[in-house]
Amino acid sequence: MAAAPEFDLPALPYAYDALEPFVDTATMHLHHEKHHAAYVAKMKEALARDGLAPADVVDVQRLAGAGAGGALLRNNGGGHYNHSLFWKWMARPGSCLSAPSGALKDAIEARWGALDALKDAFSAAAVSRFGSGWAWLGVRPDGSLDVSSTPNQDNPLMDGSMLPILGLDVWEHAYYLKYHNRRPEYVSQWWSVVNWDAVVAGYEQYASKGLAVPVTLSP
Ligand code: MN3
Repeated sequence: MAAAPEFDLPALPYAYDALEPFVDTATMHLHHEKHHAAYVAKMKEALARDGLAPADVVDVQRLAGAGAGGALLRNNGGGHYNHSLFWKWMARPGSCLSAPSGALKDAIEARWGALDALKDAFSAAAVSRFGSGWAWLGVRPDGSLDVSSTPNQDNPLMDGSMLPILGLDVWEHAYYLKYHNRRPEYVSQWWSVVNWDAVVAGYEQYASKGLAVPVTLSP
């Protein structure tokens, strides 16, 4: 491994207060500087401990999905991948598309009828995830869109079920300072900071290419 920058903690693509009032500044500091940084450190610990040399962070997910590195790699390699994308999937309100466009818009309407119906399905997955985990919008191997959720720091790359193009962290550390136990309110407010430019770019990278397409951390 692992001189590649993507194995390190990435800088946020915006200021810590950019997502106010929907995601608060104190949460962003703790989430990025403490939680994400810890996933990075422990991922590296797992790779070194077991002599693993993944080509990239996506390869880490494949290794973890196959059981390599045990729980230490699954939890922390997953945590690093998930958060690296999570920061990119959000943006300062008003700085990007406020709704999907182009081929993604068409695909959402073909699958769910309307954007609001997708939001309802995704939000239901986020709210009903028991304990800690993530909700996902992704591209299935056959090119179709779907919504799912995973526990802990798992993600849909680990079992090859989907290429994620949008994910929401529903761990309490992502919302408890501001929203306390009101996860549904956090999920509802979070739609205001979704970076649809990034989601569209991810879809256009993956659509109709299935899991054979090389997956990178960008866009
Ligand atoms: Mn988190």
